[in-house]
Amino acid sequence: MTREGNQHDEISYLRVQGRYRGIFAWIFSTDHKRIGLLYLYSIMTFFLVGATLGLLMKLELIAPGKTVMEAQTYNGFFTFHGVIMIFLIIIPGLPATFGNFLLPIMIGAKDVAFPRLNLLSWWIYVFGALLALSSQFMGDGPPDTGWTFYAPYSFKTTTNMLPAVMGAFVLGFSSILTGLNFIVTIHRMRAPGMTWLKMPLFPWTLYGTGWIQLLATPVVGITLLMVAAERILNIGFFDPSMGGDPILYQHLFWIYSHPAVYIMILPAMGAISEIIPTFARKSIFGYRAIVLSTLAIAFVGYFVWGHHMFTSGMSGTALYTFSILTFFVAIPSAIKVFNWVSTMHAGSIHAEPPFYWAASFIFVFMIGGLTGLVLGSLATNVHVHDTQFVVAHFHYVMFGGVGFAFMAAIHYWFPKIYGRMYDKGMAKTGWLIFFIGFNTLYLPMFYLGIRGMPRRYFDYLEEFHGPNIISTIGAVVLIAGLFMILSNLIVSARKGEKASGNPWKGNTLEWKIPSPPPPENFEETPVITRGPYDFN
Ligand code: HEM
Ligand SMILES: [Cu+2]
Repeated sequence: MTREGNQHDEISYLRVQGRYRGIFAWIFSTDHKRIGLLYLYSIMTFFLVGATLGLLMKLELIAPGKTVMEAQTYNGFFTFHGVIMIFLIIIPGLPATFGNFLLPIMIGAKDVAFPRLNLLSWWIYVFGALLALSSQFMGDGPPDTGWTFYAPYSFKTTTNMLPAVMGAFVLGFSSILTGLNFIVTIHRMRAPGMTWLKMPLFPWTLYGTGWIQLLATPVVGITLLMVAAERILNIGFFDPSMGGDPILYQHLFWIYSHPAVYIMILPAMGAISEIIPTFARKSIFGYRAIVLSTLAIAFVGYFVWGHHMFTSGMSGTALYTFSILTFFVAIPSAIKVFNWVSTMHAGSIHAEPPFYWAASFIFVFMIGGLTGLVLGSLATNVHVHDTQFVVAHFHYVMFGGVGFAFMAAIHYWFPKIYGRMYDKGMAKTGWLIFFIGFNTLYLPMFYLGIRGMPRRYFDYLEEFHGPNIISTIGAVVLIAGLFMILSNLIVSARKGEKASGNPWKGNTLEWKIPSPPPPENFEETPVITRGPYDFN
């Protein structure tokens, strides 16, 4: 039994030095479970801001011409929507929330390797977020470059770029520290007997992600600093009239931002690999193949960034090379999809809310992945680049892929985190409304892109009117579903029915301890003798 006795209510989370109370017992806590929840609540708050901007943009696009906002406002909205969703939501995403809460428990440890550094990573996150947020309220108006901050416009525009660029720069450090912490934790703190090939798949994806956070993030860091230097000192890195090259900016930006999509999707895939065996009551199909696919995605993902620049005037050799490599990186992703489907095959499926999200993840991720191949093919890319087709594609992979996996994860680990269960009927209805809204919102955007509707314009030709009305209705339905899902979870966190330690009959270590987990996670360090998904 732990020193603090066995009371498992809210207070038992506090592995505080007994000198903090209230909010301070949170923001000064070095407990990995608390830090995971600090990230969860911060990310959900910023997500609501980002989603509101998304909905307002769709309301503007319900009809050609000015509807609810001016063109410059729309430019500011898509820029900040993208900055929030990428740097504040989806990059920290699953690693900072569920990774922090569950990684130590899933490998049989008391905490991450560097608990104070972990807390510092959240503080840096908050500081970076406030810096980015301040760009909306100072100087000559919100940044209007898009989240990609492309040169030369990013150092020519008079809008308030510097706090946004520096905010993204600072946030990079929070990501690097999280990756570093997880890599050392996995190398040094696995329980006795947990060899690498007995480690669950979610920690494996955090491991692959950690190396991308560590190696790729510094590249975007220096690139953002160069934009800031361009604005302040006018050095000419990206200015052709001063011997610079704006295409160099695109290469540097995407050398990070494409591997960054694997910081987003790998942990999502890890959560899905945890959930499907539990609800199919069957060992995961091809555990080793999934581990190898994770590492292959993390590695090959470094060499495909040029597929964002097929229309930038690069050489034929570069075009073919990046196109072929893009097809390569699709293979390990496909292997994972095959293995998830094979795990479900002949399983005894328990259709609980986490499984609904996991199964629909496969559906929307497939659409996102396959349209990624359309973008990876040179001929079709030239036609749909910078159109609504691209916007639909990345919403399917990022919002569909990572977003659905996030929902699957929160519905799966909610009873473990709070020791309470949510209303399952309401959860399923919320999922259905969200699922219908999501596809009604983004499917028409593929058609609009193929028909030539560009991205990042608040106006459009009359011929695009019909599909835009359908898409905007979808956005409203999606948001309604979102509120149903969130209100169910928020109310249940305090008032939900008490949950047992293992309501889903899961097999990994987090389901072997009480809910919520006690401060030290384990009374004694567990000794591992079998693989993580041995249901047989
Ligand atoms: C909540 C529902 C959401 C709605 C209604 C929505 C809608 C939109 C719209 C209308 C645009 C601008 C299209 C244009 O180019 O004119 C956009 C851009 C974008 N969205 Fe979303 N979105 C949502 C959620 C998300 C999520 C969850 C993510 C990622 C995690 C995301 C990432 C982005 C990015 C990166 C851009 C590009 C911004 C730019 O052009 O710089 N969105 N979204
Ligand atoms: Cu890419």
